[in-house]
Amino acid sequence: MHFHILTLFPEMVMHGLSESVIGRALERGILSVSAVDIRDFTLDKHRKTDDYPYGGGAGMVMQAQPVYDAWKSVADRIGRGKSGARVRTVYLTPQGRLFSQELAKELAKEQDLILLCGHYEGVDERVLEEIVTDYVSIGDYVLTGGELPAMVLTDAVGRLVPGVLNNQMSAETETFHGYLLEYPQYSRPAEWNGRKVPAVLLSGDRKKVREWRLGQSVERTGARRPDLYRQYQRLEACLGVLRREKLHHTDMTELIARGQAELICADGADICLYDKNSGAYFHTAESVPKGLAALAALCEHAGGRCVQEILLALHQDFMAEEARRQYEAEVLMECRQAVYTGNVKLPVSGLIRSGEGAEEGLPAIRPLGPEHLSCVAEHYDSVDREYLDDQIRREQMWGAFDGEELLGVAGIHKEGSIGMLTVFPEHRGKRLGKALETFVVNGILECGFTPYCQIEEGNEISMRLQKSLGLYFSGEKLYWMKLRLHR
Ligand code: 6GU
Repeated sequence: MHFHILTLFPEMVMHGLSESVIGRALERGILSVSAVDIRDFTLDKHRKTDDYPYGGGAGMVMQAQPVYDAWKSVADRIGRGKSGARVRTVYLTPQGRLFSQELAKELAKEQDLILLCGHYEGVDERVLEEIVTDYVSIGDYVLTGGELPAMVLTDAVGRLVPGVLNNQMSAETETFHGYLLEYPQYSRPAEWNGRKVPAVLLSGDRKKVREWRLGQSVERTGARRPDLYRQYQRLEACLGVLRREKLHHTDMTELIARGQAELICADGADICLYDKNSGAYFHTAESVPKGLAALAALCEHAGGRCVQEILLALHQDFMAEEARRQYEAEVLMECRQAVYTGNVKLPVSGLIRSGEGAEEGLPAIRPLGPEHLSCVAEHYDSVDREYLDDQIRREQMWGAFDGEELLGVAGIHKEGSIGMLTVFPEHRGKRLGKALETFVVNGILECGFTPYCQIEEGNEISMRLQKSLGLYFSGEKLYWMKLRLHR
């Protein structure tokens, strides 16, 4: 990913980002940062970039021309207009939208990002209208310029780019539920200044350690961030309700466990969640009136996000029927959830090549790269190319290989279910599907989550595969629906 930072203080930015994790990613070529000196683009003989504000008032205003020309030099170079879309251009300003982990995740998908650092009392409004796609602030306080905010944003976005951190999972799941603060950490010595490390951490009992850490996270969040704590408690209450029908609600409980869930509404056993990752809504209903109230609430939420088409997973037949009747919603897929309820990994011997040597004929399984996109896209008609590209770049797709030849693929959908399992026609009947799913199931278990998938009604081959791997099917159906907002 490439960051282009338009600034009057290029050295400040380059120095600030050349160390530690981001510095290493720059050296390894995973990220690049170029600071573009706006002053190089002034046409003024004194290299002046600011002037007095029209209408009077204190301070100086950065002029439009040098800012625009600096921006244009970058935009032309990275080939704006090739795709027709505007290059994402962020203006760092206290008047912007508050920067968040969510926005960091969204920006991390871009190939190029232009960051404009303001100074003095502001930048001429006309150039902002011309080039800026996002106005972003890093908090409710005033700094002297946009350089520190640009560095903050570059750090937060950069660390989410695959390969920048050693362990990609830790980039996305370091806060439990997405609403709890981290637990306290200790290192050697076991006693310092008369203070001992909590005994449980020295016990070697992993389960006890996990429980203790969770307890600490909960306590700490309650004490330091009551706002987050309330959200956490509400989601915990939902988990309690959803677990009464565990298999049927695994999609929803996993959204919460993986920290992707935003609670839209909860009223007894009627719960609606929004998945911050996929943008889809998940709803389980107790009765028609409550269910309809939840549908209205989610439509309002979607309206606020300015989307016209809503993707929705409904968990009851009667709600699928109501959504069809009252909202003209269309059923995309009728399926059943299959869940791996154990916590021991599936055996891989005889299925997957694990090292060198004596495993003749077994596939090696590894993450797909951008070079596989075209080949993979050819084999799907139900998933679009952009989605596949996204999932490959997030390292959520794997391939079974014989040397360099790709034989089949599997992945994890944005909301968390295992899917997109395909073995290419000429390689079927060699247990590659089983090998691929086994690999993905084990990877999800390693992250401490529950593997599950959604099998379309009538797909007997997949049903048999799930049963042979030991997954359990929910007795009730789930309906993926598309609903259009036109009010
Ligand atoms: Cl983005 N810029 C400035 N100048 N001050 C800020 C800020 C940005 N975010 C918080 N304070």
